[in-house]
Amino acid sequence: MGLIEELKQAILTGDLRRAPELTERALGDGMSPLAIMELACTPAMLEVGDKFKKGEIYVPEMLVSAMAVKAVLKALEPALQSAPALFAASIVLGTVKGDLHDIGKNLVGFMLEGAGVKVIDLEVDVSPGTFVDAVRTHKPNFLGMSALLTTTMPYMQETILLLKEAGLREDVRVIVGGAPVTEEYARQIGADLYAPDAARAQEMLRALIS
Ligand code: B1M
Repeated sequence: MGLIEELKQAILTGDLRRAPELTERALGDGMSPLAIMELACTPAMLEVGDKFKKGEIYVPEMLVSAMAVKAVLKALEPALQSAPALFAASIVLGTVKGDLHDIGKNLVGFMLEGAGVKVIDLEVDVSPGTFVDAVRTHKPNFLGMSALLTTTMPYMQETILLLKEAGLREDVRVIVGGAPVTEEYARQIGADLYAPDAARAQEMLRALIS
């Protein structure tokens, strides 16, 4: 079995010891953090989601796989942050209210930090009011919202409306993402940017700032 396939299996089985170990080996072999995410983590988590949908696994199994991906991200962190800082900007980032999924959001945060963006991470279950307060306090260039549930996506729009009410909408560019979010949805709710993945998010912000 190849290294990437082994890593995928470690994630699928929630092996918290093997997952970071294999990640470090892959990095040592010259593989980029993004390739590791795209070839091992994302397919593994898609498979986990599929099995969950079919009733083949339950929340505890989904959770250990998520913990294994977090261990991979932790092992990738030094490599992601050693990328040259290309510009200075800041983003307030979080997963919306009612939503506890944070792997994608963390990945976006790491990728942006690696590109020299200061990330103010509000973590998960962030209410529209908390996002708006953070924009008022930190005056970031960007506000980034992540949602993984169709039931929590509407909080992105609520946050944008609240930003308008607070007179802060023109001060910040809003970027949204997460598995159920689409470009069209982003446009409908009045977001400025939509990124399908962390690499695109990094690319878009870099292009805008430079
Ligand atoms: Co949940 N879950 N989950 N889950 N979970 C999904 C999302 C689901 C699709 C699974 C399924 O049914 N197939 C489904 C949602 C269905 C729907 O809404 N239509 C689901 C469900 C139902 C639930 C619960 C309700 C289950 C229950 O309790 N009965 C529950 C809800 C809890 C809550 O949030 N309130 C729940 C719980 C959990 C766990 C806690 C067990 C765990 C999360 C642990 C954690 O994150 N710390 C979990 C997991 C792991 C998943 C799946 C399997 C994987 C998500 C993931 O981490 N993907 C997921 C299935 C799936 O997505 N296929 C599923 C890997 C990650 C790298 O990708 O987050 O998409 P992603 O991020 C991508 C892009 O989307 C993008 O960049 C990243 C890649 O580069 N991106 C952005 C993300 N945010 C961005 C922001 C940006 C830009 C790009 O700009 C700011």
